[in-house]
Amino acid sequence: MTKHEARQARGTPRSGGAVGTVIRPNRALAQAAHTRREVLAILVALAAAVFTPVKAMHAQVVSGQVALQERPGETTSDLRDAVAWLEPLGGSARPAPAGEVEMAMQGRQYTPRVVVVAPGGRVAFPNKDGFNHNVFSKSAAAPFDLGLYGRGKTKAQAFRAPGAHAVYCNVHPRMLGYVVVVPSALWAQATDDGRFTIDRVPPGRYKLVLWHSRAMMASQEVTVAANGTALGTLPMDARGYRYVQHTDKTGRDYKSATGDRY
Ligand SMILES: [Cu+2]
Repeated sequence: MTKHEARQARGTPRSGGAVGTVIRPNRALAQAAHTRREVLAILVALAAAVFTPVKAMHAQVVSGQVALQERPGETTSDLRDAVAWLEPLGGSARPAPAGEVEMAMQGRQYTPRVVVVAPGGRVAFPNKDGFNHNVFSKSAAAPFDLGLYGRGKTKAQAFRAPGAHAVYCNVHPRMLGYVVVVPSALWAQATDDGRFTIDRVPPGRYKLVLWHSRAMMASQEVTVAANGTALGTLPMDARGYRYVQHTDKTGRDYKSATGDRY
Protein backbone atom coordinates (compact mmCIF):
# COMPACT_ATOMS: atom_id res chain seq x y z
CA MET A 1 0.00 0.00 0.00
CA THR A 2 1.33 3.42 -0.91
CA LYS A 3 1.23 6.40 1.43
CA HIS A 4 -1.55 7.78 -0.72
CA GLU A 5 -3.61 4.61 -0.36
CA ALA A 6 -2.96 4.54 3.36
CA ARG A 7 -4.30 8.08 3.57
CA GLN A 8 -7.36 7.05 1.57
CA ALA A 9 -7.98 4.07 3.83
CA ARG A 10 -7.75 6.33 6.85
CA GLY A 11 -10.07 8.83 5.17
CA THR A 12 -12.81 6.41 4.21
CA PRO A 13 -14.53 5.86 7.57
CA ARG A 14 -13.92 9.46 8.54
CA SER A 15 -15.75 10.89 5.52
CA GLY A 16 -18.14 8.05 4.68
CA GLY A 17 -19.68 7.57 8.12
CA ALA A 18 -19.39 3.82 7.65
CA VAL A 19 -19.12 3.29 11.39
CA GLY A 20 -22.78 4.11 12.01
CA THR A 21 -22.74 7.71 13.10
CA VAL A 22 -25.28 8.95 15.63
CA ILE A 23 -25.72 12.69 15.76
CA ARG A 24 -25.78 13.65 19.42
CA PRO A 25 -26.90 16.99 20.76
CA ASN A 26 -24.17 16.93 23.37
CA ARG A 27 -20.99 18.35 21.86
CA ALA A 28 -18.73 16.39 24.20
CA LEU A 29 -20.43 13.13 23.28
CA ALA A 30 -20.18 13.98 19.62
CA GLN A 31 -16.52 14.72 20.14
CA ALA A 32 -16.05 11.36 21.85
CA ALA A 33 -17.81 9.58 18.99
CA HIS A 34 -15.61 11.44 16.56
CA THR A 35 -12.53 10.37 18.52
CA ARG A 36 -13.68 6.75 18.49
CA ARG A 37 -14.11 6.96 14.74
CA GLU A 38 -10.61 8.42 14.46
CA VAL A 39 -9.18 5.59 16.54
CA LEU A 40 -11.04 2.99 14.51
CA ALA A 41 -9.92 4.62 11.28
CA ILE A 42 -6.33 4.61 12.44
CA LEU A 43 -6.61 0.95 13.45
CA VAL A 44 -8.04 0.09 10.03
CA ALA A 45 -5.23 1.97 8.33
CA LEU A 46 -2.62 0.31 10.55
CA ALA A 47 -4.04 -3.13 9.86
CA ALA A 48 -4.00 -2.42 6.13
CA ALA A 49 -0.45 -1.11 6.31
CA VAL A 50 0.72 -4.12 8.29
CA PHE A 51 -0.98 -6.83 6.24
CA THR A 52 -0.83 -5.52 2.69
CA PRO A 53 2.97 -5.68 2.22
CA VAL A 54 3.10 -9.18 3.75
CA LYS A 55 0.54 -10.38 1.24
CA ALA A 56 2.48 -8.75 -1.60
CA MET A 57 5.72 -10.33 -0.38
CA HIS A 58 4.27 -13.83 -0.72
CA ALA A 59 3.61 -13.40 -4.41
CA GLN A 60 6.16 -15.41 -6.36
CA VAL A 61 7.90 -16.66 -3.28
CA VAL A 62 9.28 -20.18 -3.39
CA SER A 63 9.54 -21.64 0.10
CA GLY A 64 10.64 -24.95 1.51
CA GLN A 65 12.24 -26.63 4.47
CA VAL A 66 15.38 -28.73 4.24
CA ALA A 67 15.45 -31.84 6.44
CA LEU A 68 18.58 -33.96 6.77
CA GLN A 69 18.46 -37.73 6.88
CA GLU A 70 21.15 -38.61 9.40
CA ARG A 71 22.95 -41.78 10.39
CA PRO A 72 21.40 -43.39 13.50
CA GLY A 73 22.49 -41.47 16.59
CA GLU A 74 23.30 -38.28 14.73
CA THR A 75 21.38 -35.11 15.42
CA THR A 76 21.12 -32.19 13.05
CA SER A 77 22.30 -28.84 14.32
CA ASP A 78 23.57 -27.20 11.16
CA LEU A 79 20.57 -26.68 8.89
CA ARG A 80 21.73 -23.10 8.51
CA ASP A 81 24.49 -24.52 6.29
CA ALA A 82 21.95 -25.31 3.57
CA VAL A 83 21.67 -23.28 0.38
CA ALA A 84 18.86 -23.55 -2.17
CA TRP A 85 18.72 -22.05 -5.62
CA LEU A 86 16.64 -22.20 -8.79
CA GLU A 87 17.91 -22.55 -12.35
CA PRO A 88 15.33 -22.10 -15.12
CA LEU A 89 14.72 -25.20 -17.23
CA GLY A 90 15.31 -24.62 -20.91
CA GLY A 91 17.14 -21.38 -20.29
CA SER A 92 20.25 -20.12 -18.64
CA ALA A 93 20.33 -18.88 -15.07
CA ARG A 94 21.12 -15.24 -14.49
CA PRO A 95 23.55 -14.66 -11.65
CA ALA A 96 23.20 -11.91 -9.08
CA PRO A 97 25.58 -8.95 -9.39
CA ALA A 98 28.99 -9.91 -8.03
CA GLY A 99 29.35 -8.25 -4.65
CA GLU A 100 31.38 -8.84 -1.53
CA VAL A 101 30.37 -10.74 1.58
CA GLU A 102 32.16 -11.32 4.86
CA MET A 103 33.25 -14.52 6.53
CA ALA A 104 34.99 -13.63 9.77
CA MET A 105 37.56 -15.68 11.63
CA GLN A 106 36.49 -15.63 15.24
CA GLY A 107 36.89 -18.11 18.06
CA ARG A 108 38.89 -20.37 15.75
CA GLN A 109 35.91 -20.66 13.44
CA TYR A 110 34.75 -19.27 10.16
CA THR A 111 31.58 -17.35 10.86
CA PRO A 112 29.22 -17.66 9.17
CA ARG A 113 30.45 -21.06 8.11
CA VAL A 114 28.69 -20.84 4.74
CA VAL A 115 28.46 -17.79 2.51
CA VAL A 116 26.99 -17.43 -0.97
CA VAL A 117 28.42 -15.29 -3.75
CA ALA A 118 27.69 -14.84 -7.44
CA PRO A 119 30.42 -15.88 -9.87
CA GLY A 120 33.18 -13.29 -9.56
CA GLY A 121 31.99 -12.26 -6.10
CA ARG A 122 34.48 -11.58 -3.33
CA VAL A 123 34.68 -12.83 0.21
CA ALA A 124 36.44 -10.75 2.86
CA PHE A 125 38.02 -12.72 5.71
CA PRO A 126 38.59 -10.38 8.69
CA ASN A 127 40.61 -11.81 11.57
CA LYS A 128 38.71 -11.01 14.77
CA ASP A 129 40.82 -13.21 17.04
CA GLY A 130 43.84 -12.07 19.01
CA PHE A 131 46.17 -14.41 17.15
CA ASN A 132 47.14 -15.25 13.61
CA HIS A 133 44.97 -17.07 11.13
CA ASN A 134 45.49 -18.15 7.58
CA VAL A 135 42.99 -18.69 4.76
CA PHE A 136 43.65 -21.22 2.06
CA SER A 137 41.68 -23.39 -0.31
CA LYS A 138 42.67 -26.43 -2.29
CA SER A 139 39.59 -26.09 -4.49
CA ALA A 140 40.47 -27.82 -7.76
CA ALA A 141 39.05 -24.93 -9.76
CA ALA A 142 41.02 -22.16 -8.07
CA PRO A 143 43.30 -22.90 -5.14
CA PHE A 144 44.59 -19.90 -3.19
CA ASP A 145 46.48 -18.94 -0.04
CA LEU A 146 46.02 -15.56 1.62
CA GLY A 147 48.98 -16.05 3.97
CA LEU A 148 49.14 -15.57 7.73
CA TYR A 149 47.65 -12.43 9.27
CA GLY A 150 46.70 -11.07 12.66
CA ARG A 151 43.89 -9.39 14.56
CA GLY A 152 42.10 -6.55 12.80
CA LYS A 153 43.47 -7.39 9.37
CA THR A 154 41.25 -8.42 6.47
CA LYS A 155 42.10 -10.09 3.20
CA ALA A 156 39.69 -10.88 0.40
CA GLN A 157 39.45 -13.39 -2.38
CA ALA A 158 37.32 -13.53 -5.54
CA PHE A 159 35.52 -16.76 -6.45
CA ARG A 160 34.55 -17.52 -10.02
CA ALA A 161 33.84 -21.22 -10.50
CA PRO A 162 30.29 -22.23 -9.55
CA GLY A 163 30.10 -24.79 -6.77
CA ALA A 164 31.26 -25.08 -3.18
CA HIS A 165 34.81 -24.07 -2.29
CA ALA A 166 36.05 -25.36 1.06
CA VAL A 167 38.17 -22.84 2.94
CA TYR A 168 40.67 -23.87 5.60
CA CYS A 169 43.21 -22.31 7.96
CA ASN A 170 46.77 -23.60 7.98
CA VAL A 171 47.06 -22.91 11.74
CA HIS A 172 43.82 -24.45 13.00
CA PRO A 173 42.95 -27.85 11.54
CA ARG A 174 39.26 -27.74 12.49
CA MET A 175 38.56 -24.38 10.89
CA LEU A 176 36.33 -24.98 7.93
CA GLY A 177 34.18 -22.67 5.85
CA TYR A 178 32.40 -22.95 2.53
CA VAL A 179 32.02 -20.34 -0.17
CA VAL A 180 29.16 -21.44 -2.40
CA VAL A 181 29.27 -19.80 -5.81
CA VAL A 182 25.73 -19.82 -7.14
CA PRO A 183 25.09 -19.17 -10.85
CA SER A 184 21.54 -17.92 -10.27
CA ALA A 185 20.23 -14.80 -8.53
CA LEU A 186 17.34 -16.93 -7.24
CA TRP A 187 18.96 -18.36 -4.11
CA ALA A 188 18.45 -18.44 -0.37
CA GLN A 189 20.25 -19.71 2.71
CA ALA A 190 18.27 -21.69 5.23
CA THR A 191 17.56 -20.58 8.77
CA ASP A 192 18.27 -22.73 11.84
CA ASP A 193 15.15 -24.81 11.25
CA GLY A 194 15.99 -25.44 7.59
CA ARG A 195 13.38 -23.08 6.18
CA PHE A 196 14.21 -20.92 3.21
CA THR A 197 12.33 -18.48 0.97
CA ILE A 198 13.42 -17.34 -2.45
CA ASP A 199 11.75 -14.07 -3.41
CA ARG A 200 10.58 -12.66 -6.73
CA VAL A 201 10.66 -15.87 -8.72
CA PRO A 202 9.06 -15.53 -12.17
CA PRO A 203 6.53 -18.31 -12.81
CA GLY A 204 7.85 -21.28 -14.77
CA ARG A 205 9.74 -24.56 -14.60
CA TYR A 206 12.98 -24.73 -12.65
CA LYS A 207 15.62 -27.05 -11.36
CA LEU A 208 15.77 -26.60 -7.60
CA VAL A 209 19.27 -27.31 -6.31
CA LEU A 210 19.93 -28.00 -2.63
CA TRP A 211 23.42 -27.85 -1.16
CA HIS A 212 24.49 -28.62 2.38
CA SER A 213 28.00 -28.99 3.79
CA ARG A 214 27.39 -32.56 5.02
CA ALA A 215 24.75 -33.88 2.63
CA MET A 216 24.63 -35.13 -0.93
CA MET A 217 23.68 -32.35 -3.30
CA ALA A 218 20.09 -32.79 -4.40
CA SER A 219 18.02 -31.38 -7.21
CA GLN A 220 14.51 -31.72 -8.47
CA GLU A 221 12.24 -30.08 -11.02
CA VAL A 222 9.71 -27.66 -9.63
CA THR A 223 6.95 -25.58 -11.15
CA VAL A 224 6.55 -22.09 -9.79
CA ALA A 225 3.06 -20.66 -10.04
CA ALA A 226 2.19 -17.01 -10.55
CA ASN A 227 1.42 -16.64 -6.85
CA GLY A 228 4.48 -18.56 -5.64
CA THR A 229 4.97 -22.12 -4.53
CA ALA A 230 5.39 -23.83 -1.17
CA LEU A 231 7.56 -26.91 -1.66
CA GLY A 232 7.15 -28.35 1.83
CA THR A 233 9.79 -30.62 3.35
CA LEU A 234 12.82 -31.35 1.17
CA PRO A 235 14.91 -34.27 2.39
CA MET A 236 18.67 -34.35 1.93
CA ASP A 237 20.86 -37.36 2.61
CA ALA A 238 23.64 -36.82 5.15
CA ARG A 239 23.96 -40.49 6.11
CA GLY A 240 27.20 -40.92 4.22
CA TYR A 241 28.95 -38.04 5.96
CA ARG A 242 31.98 -38.59 8.16
CA TYR A 243 34.40 -35.92 9.27
CA VAL A 244 37.75 -36.44 7.59
CA GLN A 245 40.62 -34.23 8.67
CA HIS A 246 41.99 -32.43 5.63
CA THR A 247 45.72 -31.88 5.26
CA ASP A 248 47.49 -28.56 5.63
CA LYS A 249 48.31 -26.31 2.72
CA THR A 250 51.41 -28.30 1.86
CA GLY A 251 49.43 -31.54 1.75
CA ARG A 252 50.85 -32.84 5.07
CA ASP A 253 49.07 -33.66 8.31
CA TYR A 254 48.74 -30.78 10.75
CA LYS A 255 51.47 -30.86 13.40
CA SER A 256 48.98 -30.10 16.18
CA ALA A 257 45.40 -31.26 16.47
CA THR A 258 44.21 -27.82 17.56
CA GLY A 259 46.87 -25.39 16.42
CA ASP A 260 47.05 -24.08 19.98
CA ARG A 261 50.84 -23.95 19.89
CA TYR A 262 50.37 -20.66 18.04
CU1 LIG B 1 43.08 -20.23 12.16
